[in-house]
Order: sequence, then C-alpha cells, then structure tokens
Amino acid sequence: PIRINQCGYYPFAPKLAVVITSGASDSFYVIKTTRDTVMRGVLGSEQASLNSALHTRLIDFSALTDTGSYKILVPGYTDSYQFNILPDAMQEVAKAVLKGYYYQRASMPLLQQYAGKWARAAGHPDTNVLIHSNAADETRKESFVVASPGGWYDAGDYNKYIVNSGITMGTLLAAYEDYPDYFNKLLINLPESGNGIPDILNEIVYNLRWMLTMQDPNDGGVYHKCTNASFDGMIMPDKAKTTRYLVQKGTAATLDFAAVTAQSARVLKPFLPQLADSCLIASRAAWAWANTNPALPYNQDSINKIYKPAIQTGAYGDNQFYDEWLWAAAELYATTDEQPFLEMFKLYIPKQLRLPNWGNVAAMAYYTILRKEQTSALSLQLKEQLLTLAAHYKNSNTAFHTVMGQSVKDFVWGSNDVAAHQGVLMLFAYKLTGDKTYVNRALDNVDYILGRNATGYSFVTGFGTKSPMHPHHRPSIADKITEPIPGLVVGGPNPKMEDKCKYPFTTPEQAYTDQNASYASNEIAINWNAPLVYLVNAMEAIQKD
Ligand code: 9MR
Repeated sequence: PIRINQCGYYPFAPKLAVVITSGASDSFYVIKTTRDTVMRGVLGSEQASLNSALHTRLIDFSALTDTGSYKILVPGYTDSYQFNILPDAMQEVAKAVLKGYYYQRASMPLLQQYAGKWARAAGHPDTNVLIHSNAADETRKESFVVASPGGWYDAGDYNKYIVNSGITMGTLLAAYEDYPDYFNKLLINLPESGNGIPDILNEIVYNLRWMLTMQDPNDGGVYHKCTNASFDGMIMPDKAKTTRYLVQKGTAATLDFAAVTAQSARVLKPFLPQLADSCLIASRAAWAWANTNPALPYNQDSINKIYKPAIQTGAYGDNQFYDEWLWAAAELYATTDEQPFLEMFKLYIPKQLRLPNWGNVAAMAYYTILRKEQTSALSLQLKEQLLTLAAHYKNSNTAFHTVMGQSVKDFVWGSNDVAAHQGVLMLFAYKLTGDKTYVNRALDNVDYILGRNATGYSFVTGFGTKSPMHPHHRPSIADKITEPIPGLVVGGPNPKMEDKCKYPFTTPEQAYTDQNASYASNEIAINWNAPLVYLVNAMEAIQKD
C-alpha cells in the first residue's frame, strides 16, 4: 500500500510517497535497514483518486537528506520496499532507458559484451524489401526491390515506422540539444562507444541511417513504413523471415522525416559533417515532395482495397498535418536560418498547444524555435502558449501528487508516454523561466513512472522492486530468459483495454496488467522510451548541478 519511487530519491529534492489508506494511523516512520528510526512524520490529509477508486495520504520525508538505504513504515500497513537516497539516484535507470534502443536494433547481432545475457543473432537484414504501394505516384514500380537495413524495431513488434521514428528521434535529439554537456560524457557501452561521438548520438545515428533509406531517391517522398504484411508470432528476430515491404509515401512520414533530418544535420555537424550534409539535402528533398503532396494521409484500408497483400501491421495513420508542417518548418529554419521556412512556420501556428505524441508534433517545433531564440515577437508568443500549457500541468493535484492523472484523458494507450512528455514539458518550462517548481513537478512524474502510482508497478523493465516481467515484446518473450530486456518502459494503464485481456482492475489509473498478451497496456515502444530518456537523464544533469 505504500507507493514510492522504487529507484530512489535525491538528497536535496522533494521526497514524496503515498499510502493507500485503509487504517487509522496518522504517523509514518522512515527507518534504516538496521530498523533504527531516522525520521517520524505526520501523514497528509486523505485525498480521493480519480473516480474515488482509491484514497491516499501523503508521506513527505523531504527533510531527510542523508544518503543511505531506507524503508517507510506506517503502523498497521506492510512496510514499503527498500529504497536509496543517493546523489545519482536515477543514474542507472537513465543509462538503461537509453541503452534500451540498442536492444531494439534490427539487422545486426547483439554481442554478449554489449548485450550481456540478452545477446542475440541479427534479425531482419532488410536488404530485399519490396515496394508495396506508391499511391502518390508511380515513379517506382511495384515489385521493385530496395534495401532498407538497420534502424530500431518500433516496439514489441519487428516493424519500422517512419512516423513513430520521427517523434522518437526528435525527442532524443532534443534531449541532446538541451543537455549537451551531460550527454557528451554519458557512456552506455555500445559497439561504437569511444569513437569520439556521444553515445546518445551513436544510437540516434543507427536509426537515422535506416530512415535515410526510406526516402524515394527519385522524388524525395518518404515511405510510411518498412513492414511485414502481418505481425510475426512470438519468435526471435532472426527466426522472422516473412517478406518485407515499403508501404506508401505520405505527407506525415515525409514531413517527420524532413524534421528529423534537418535537426540531425544541425546536431551532427560537429561530429559527422558529411552525414550532416546528406541529411540536409534529404530534408530539402522531402520538404519539396511535401509541398507537392501537402495532405496525403496514410490510410491502410484504402491501400488494402487496391494493393496486395493486405497490410495489417501498425497504422500510425494521421490526417491532420498542421503540426508536421510546423515541425519540419521549424527544424529547417533552425538549421538553415532561411526565412521562407519561418514564414511557412507562421502559417501553421495553432491557437492552442498540445502535449506532443506521435500524432501531434507541434510542441517539438515550439521547443526548437524557443531553443534558438527567446526575444523575438514570435518567440514571445510561442513561449506564452507553451507556458499556458505548462501551467495547466504544473497545477495538477492528484492523489499520488503527480502531474500525471489529473484527468482520465491522460490514460490512453501508452499513458506512460503522456506522463513522460508532461515531465519533459515541465523541464522545458524550467529552462524558460528558471522556476524550480517545474523541476519538482517533473520529478513527481519520474516518481509516478517508477512506482508512485495506483498500480504499484515501476513501469520500466528491470528497474524497481516490482516491475513488468511479461512485457508484450517479442525478444523478451521468445528468448527464454526469465528477466525481460531491461530499460524499456511499458505502455501503462489504459482503460480501453483493446487487447481484451483480463485486467485485475479496470479503473483508468489501474487498468494495467503484466501479461505478454496485453499489447494495450504492457507493450514497449521507442516513442515511449524517448521522453523518459529525456526526463531521467535531464534529472540527473539538473540534480548534479
Ligand atoms: O502507440 C500507438 C497508439 O497510440 C495507438 O492507439 C495504437 C493502435 O493503433 O497503436 C500504437 O502503436 C503501436 C503500433 O501501431 C505498432 N507497434 C506497436 C505500437 C505500440 O503498441
């Protein structure tokens, strides 16, 4: 019943836990492993959670600043798990969530020296991929064979989707752009480590080189995905050998690609100038294609009416393009300083900013413009919109004292992505204002993801006392190793429960089940790990300052 951040707490930051109430005690104690009491405090007043499913009382032990191992005890309840207070409390999980991408690499073997017991053979060479459908034009004939090797598997499945790679890469690149000194020193034991390029960029480049193969060299358009016709069984990647296809060029994929390649051109310039050059050329070509095809949606049902075989894998369909235009324009402007991109950006500014996700990347554009300039009239307008959105989250008051969960709307498929992006927004608002409250609110969502939540799970595989053991993740299922591949955040509570599994609880904040079959609450995905990479690594950078 006592919900804590199972990965630990920082000495000089707020330290909050909650107890799910059932008894009458008013006091809490923090005890050492020797059972000496180091602190006694009074529980906060009772607070109802969403739909009054649970009632909680706050345990605020911020006053305890000594490093060490502790437990929280509330008379009448089971003790909390043991946890640490440490100056680098998030260091291990911060490295692991970045390393998570290495384990998602397609087309290369994972060697024991980097992957430990999760070493495995290469999967999906993707050197003989068929063009499935062009839709926009017929410059490339069907049954044309292309190569599209490398990149990361999207999630628990083995397909590679440009739209989802887009926001993932944008978020990881943003993490680097916002905390370069920290990431320049961060090593995570990759095959490329020590090559003079920061490891976060080494990992990004692995996926970037794949993304570049997804562009049609004839016209600059970008295919939506590299995929099987239908999902593989629960097998290891090297056992999955069905035909792979590039499916339909579309506006969202092409503009996300334009954004990522423009941002990569800027970030990689000091490290890989020649790749940076190619990225900018690719970005401009994609931009040109999008100008000719400004609103071509990816509609799998329509494609399947014309082309065979029918494609049944993830759709990532999106037919609102203002945000992709905004983001591509922002990245191209930030990289080139050319005014036409800025003029285009201005055409697409929304009235209201929303938290980013794969279907809405507007905030990515705001982050980029505000990173570049903060005094122009335009940037003041963007800043005001961003801080309005940030205030909405900053003032959230939930039973778990998190930003996450002030509304049932937060609990979507991939709700942990919502929690992590809220945290990133808080940290960006801190950068803009210097207001430390934002850092504390971001930390509240770190605590949420790592255990201070209605389910009692730390949602990152391998981290925390109670974390997912059965994620919907093909390698973790098929490898016969008890522990799942570490450093992967699962989707989290999702009351729609589209997978029809049996969930122990069905209220929005509790609708989670640690079963392999639960793709709607227990899958992992590259786009969900990315804001968590940003959040916990930024937290390490900030708390060490
Ligand atoms: O993250 C996606 C979520 O927003 C959608 O509601 C869901 C259903 O379309 O799909 C999710 O993305 C999945 C993708 O389609 C295929 N790979 C696994 C992704 C995570 O579940």
